[in-house]
Amino acid sequence: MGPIEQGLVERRRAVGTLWAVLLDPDSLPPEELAQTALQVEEAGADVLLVGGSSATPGVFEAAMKAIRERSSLPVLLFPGSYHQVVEGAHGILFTTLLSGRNPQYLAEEQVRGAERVIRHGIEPLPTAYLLIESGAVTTVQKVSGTQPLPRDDRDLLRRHVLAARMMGMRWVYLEAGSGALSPVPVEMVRDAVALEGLQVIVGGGLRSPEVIAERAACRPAMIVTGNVLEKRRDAEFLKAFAQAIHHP
Ligand code: 1GP
Repeated sequence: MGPIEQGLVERRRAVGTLWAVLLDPDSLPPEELAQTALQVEEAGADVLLVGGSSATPGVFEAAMKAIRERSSLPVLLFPGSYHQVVEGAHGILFTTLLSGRNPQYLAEEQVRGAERVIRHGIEPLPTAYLLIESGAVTTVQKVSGTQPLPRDDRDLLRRHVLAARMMGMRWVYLEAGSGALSPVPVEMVRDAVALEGLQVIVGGGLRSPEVIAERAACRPAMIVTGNVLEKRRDAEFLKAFAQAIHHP
């Protein structure tokens, strides 16, 4: 485990659950992303994720530069493809889309991106990425061409988490998809945390402090919010998110 991951694990011990804010370089210009990074840092966010679906050259580089200039939070890449592995990130959620059966996202993107990770001095955090059905077809489903795990099949989720652990992953991301109608069920968060041995990340469709607090009460390692803060990020709203995650 490298120093960035170690730092996150220690911070997690201190705050219970980390609040990660996903910044999407496809949604906002670099200056606005940097401003958002500052605002969420002031409100109590613990880590920034940078990710999206675009592969336009230069977009991720500019976003990363602006964010790093303004924020002192750890910044992890959460890439949709190997093109998004850019210089400047502290770490990367080095994911494999384990819920899917598409070789491109199980292994091909990883093979293409691995040398870039080393070249840019980015610390990889081995992460199993599990899509969970969320009421409608999500972008990540469309882009990856994979089916999510059914939201009522807790046993299947359990088997995926166990396999991830045995494959040597240290993190598992339970993902409903950005803008999901229904977030990951509370029972699934509880089951994944109870299996132990993996740091559990939960994200997708978390738009209110109440919905977040229910999941934070299961004490996953990290809760990710994205979309909602592109529309609203006044200090009071942001503080309510920090409170829901750190003190559910
Ligand atoms: C997507 O889980 C993240 O990968 C964030 O989702 O944009 O719905 O918060 P939202």
